[in-house]
Amino acid sequence: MALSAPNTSVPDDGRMLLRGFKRLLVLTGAGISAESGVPTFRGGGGAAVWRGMPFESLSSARMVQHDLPLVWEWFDYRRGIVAGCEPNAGHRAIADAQTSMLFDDLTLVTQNIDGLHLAAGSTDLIELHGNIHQARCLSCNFRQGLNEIDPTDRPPVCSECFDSMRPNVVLFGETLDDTLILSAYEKAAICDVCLVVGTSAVVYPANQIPVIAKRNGAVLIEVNPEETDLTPTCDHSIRGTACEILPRLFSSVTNQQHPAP
Ligand code: BJW
Ligand code: ZN
Repeated sequence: MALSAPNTSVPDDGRMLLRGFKRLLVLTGAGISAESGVPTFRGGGGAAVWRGMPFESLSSARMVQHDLPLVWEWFDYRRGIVAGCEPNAGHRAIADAQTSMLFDDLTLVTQNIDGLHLAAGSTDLIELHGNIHQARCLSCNFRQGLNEIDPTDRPPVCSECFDSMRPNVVLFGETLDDTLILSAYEKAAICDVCLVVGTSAVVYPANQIPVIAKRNGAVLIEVNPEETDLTPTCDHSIRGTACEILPRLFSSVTNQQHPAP
């Protein structure tokens, strides 16, 4: 594990960085699920492409209007990948920290739609960009789990108003649920440490969460194998993967709260 940080007084492996804090906000992105087998969107010098189309075009409000069946094919394909994936040590380290109440407040905000934080047992979770396992009505917003919908029923028909349904995810050019983003901003404003894991931090408005935290005095820690747009703002940038780093970061807090006899 390598640590590059503007503050040279920190320990050189990042192990003790979470000790002593009370209110933690964790923001995750696609990178936390990479070691579970879910592809990221960007990184490694390229961006996700499917059938020759860039994901920015497939995952867009415009595509829902112009070709809803194609949007369903794209998300059914992605759901097929996610179905074969399990939460990893990074997801579990966060969930364990929540259930063992290591902090007075541990809010988890994710940009991911894969449901792996829930599968790991996370409780206090804000899914900013929706959930790939749900459909939502284009007209009345009725939501339904895709496990209750015939997979050949594409686009699914809303059982409340009979209009078509779409995947319950937030696409480019769409606004996020006000309640969710405001709640994330509020938690960012009061946290004393903000841990940002596996996100390139280029997508607005989620990328404002660490900015708000830092502006309000929180210590900002990033876990990512690569440098990101957020790196210059971070107090500590830990170069490593979620599975390598998160269990170690949280275990130091466990040791602090429950010292070995
Ligand atoms: C590891 C690892 C390991 C690898 N361990 N780490 C110009 C300027 C500013 C803003 C805009 C602009 N033009 C348009 C906008 C707005 C737009 C936006 O931000 N665009 C930018 C790309 C420029 N935003 C929106 O449209 C949002 N809505 C909005 O702004 O409403 C107001 C508005 C309305 C109308 C017009 C304009 C504004 C909505 C954004 C919704 C994003 N939705 C998506 C798709 C969801 C559905 C789907 O899955 O298809 O969400 S986009 C995609 O990016 C997805 C992700 O949640 C999101 C963030 O990606 P993330 O998580 O950061 O992943 P990556 O792949 O980018 O990064 C992975 C990282 O992991 C890398 O850093 C790796 O190094 C690292 N990693 N392995 C740890 N093992
Ligand atoms: Zn409806």
